[in-house]
Amino acid sequence: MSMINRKVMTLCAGLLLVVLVGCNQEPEHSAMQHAMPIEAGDTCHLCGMIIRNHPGPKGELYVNGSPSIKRFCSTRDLFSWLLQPENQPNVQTVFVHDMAKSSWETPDDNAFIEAKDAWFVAGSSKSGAMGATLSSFASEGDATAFARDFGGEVLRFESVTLELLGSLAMPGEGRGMHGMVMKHGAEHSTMKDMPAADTSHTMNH
Ligand code: ZN
Ligand code: CU1
Repeated sequence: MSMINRKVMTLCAGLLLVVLVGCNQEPEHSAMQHAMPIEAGDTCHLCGMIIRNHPGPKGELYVNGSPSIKRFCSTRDLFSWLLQPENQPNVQTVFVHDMAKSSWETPDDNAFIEAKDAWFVAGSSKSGAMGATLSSFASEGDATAFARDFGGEVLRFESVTLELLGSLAMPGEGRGMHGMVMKHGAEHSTMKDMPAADTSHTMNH
C-alpha cells in the first residue's frame, strides 16, 4: 500500500469515527423523534383513557432523556400536560393530527404534524375525548374554515395557555372528574347507585 493510500485510509477512518461519535452524542433529536401510530390498547399519558375509543385530534410528544413517546387522548390533555411548569422545559417534539386530512371520529395517524407549526381552533362546537378540545391543522386556511363552520378562535401553539384550557367547557362531563372513564350514561347510573345523593334530593322536596 502506498504512503498516500495509507494516509487517505487513516483520514477516512478518522472521519467515520467523528461522524459516529457525533451521532451518539445527539441520540434524541429529530432523527429518532417521529410520530408513532396509536395502537388499539394505548392509553392517555394524562388521564389513562384508551385513546382509540374516542373521537377528535390526539397528541404525542417526546421529553428530554426518554426515547419513548407519550400519547394523549386529546389535544386538550396534551396541552394540559405539556403546559405544566414541571413538564414544559423538558418537552421536545410534539405532534398533533392535521384534521384537514383526518375524519373527526377516527383521526389518521399518517396525518400527524408538528404541533409547534400547527394552527389550532379553540372553543368550537366539536368535542374530543375529554369534551371541548382544540382542533389542529397544518394550514391556517383549514383552521379558519373550520372555525367558520364550527365556531372557535384560531390560535398558534404559543398562544395556548392553561387559562385558555380552563375556559373550555366540558359538555356533559363534570370538571374535577378528569381522569375517570366516563360515558354520559355511566355517569347517571353511578348517581343512581348513590343512595345518599338520592335521599338528599328527596328530602329537599
Ligand atoms: Zn387523556
Ligand atoms: Cu380522558
